[in-house]
Amino acid sequence: MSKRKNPSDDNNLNSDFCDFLMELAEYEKNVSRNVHKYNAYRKAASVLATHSKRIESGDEAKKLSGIGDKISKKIDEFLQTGKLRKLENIHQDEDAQAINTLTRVTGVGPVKAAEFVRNGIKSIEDLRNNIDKLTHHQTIGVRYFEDFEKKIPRKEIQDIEGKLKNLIKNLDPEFTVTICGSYRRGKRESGDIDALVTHPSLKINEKKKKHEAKLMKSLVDALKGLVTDVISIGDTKFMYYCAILYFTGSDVFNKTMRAHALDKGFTLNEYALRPVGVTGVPGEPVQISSEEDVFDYIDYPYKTPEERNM
Ligand code: DTP
Repeated sequence: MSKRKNPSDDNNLNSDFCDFLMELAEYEKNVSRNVHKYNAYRKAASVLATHSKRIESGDEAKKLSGIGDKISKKIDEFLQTGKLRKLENIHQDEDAQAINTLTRVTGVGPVKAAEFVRNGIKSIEDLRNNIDKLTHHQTIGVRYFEDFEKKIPRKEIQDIEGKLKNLIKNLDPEFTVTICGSYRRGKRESGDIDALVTHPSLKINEKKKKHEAKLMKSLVDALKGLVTDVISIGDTKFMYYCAILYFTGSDVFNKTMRAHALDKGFTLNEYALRPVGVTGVPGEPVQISSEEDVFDYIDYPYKTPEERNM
């Protein structure tokens, strides 16, 4: 999953507001480690990004869902002065800037970044000079730092999708490959490529760890030539439709849908949709045979992947 999030697109009439909200979101996630504020800023940015009109005042913005008093005041301040005091202060804070920079490296989370900064490691160059202090994952992160920051054009993903499908079908025609994430939502470029690979012999609740590990290994072997480094090999097993729904996103869409599921008495994650009993304990997973099923169960209007860009 890619690290940099950007809801701005060509049709966004409120992109300047979105930019400062996203910067505030990053600050809350990386420096303050306040996930609620992070989510609130991202939600507001996402709502503004898809609003079909240029917002002209904080009061006008406040009518949109997800925009409260504080964000509406920031919009007014930005409209009146062209900047935000809060962001100006953050820009002056060298440690905050350093933490933000380090968290751009895959494998470096906010806690680790703060620890690096405390120990005087404050830039990508500092990380490169301290390779012995990095995990395997972080080493790959700094090695390809500039590459990972680039967006991948849709055409390039289509080429890789073709190659991936060929390689995998040759290994075993029963594998299915679906590229999810922003690509499935129809975006022209993506931060990364989220490939969901499934095989019918990996069934729900089957205790076939060894079989799974072997299949996974053969898959990674088959990808030699396409793959330059392996960060880690997990053994997560999940139900296909909940997984494809989750990995298609967007993350804001997922969060809204999950909150709706909870309202309707279900818990939804990348593995399953489960009813929540009166005791609050989730029950057995609901049988799902399409993405639409998930929407149906929780009484949520169906959205095509392209309509999930919020
Ligand atoms: P990008 O173009 O930046 O890669 P993306 O494909 O939507 O955009 P990711 O690759 O980071 O985003 O993640 C793939 C999907 O996984 C995402 O669309 C939704 C899901 N996801 C990731 N993080 C979260 C989260 N924190 N909450 C809910 N869903 C998430």
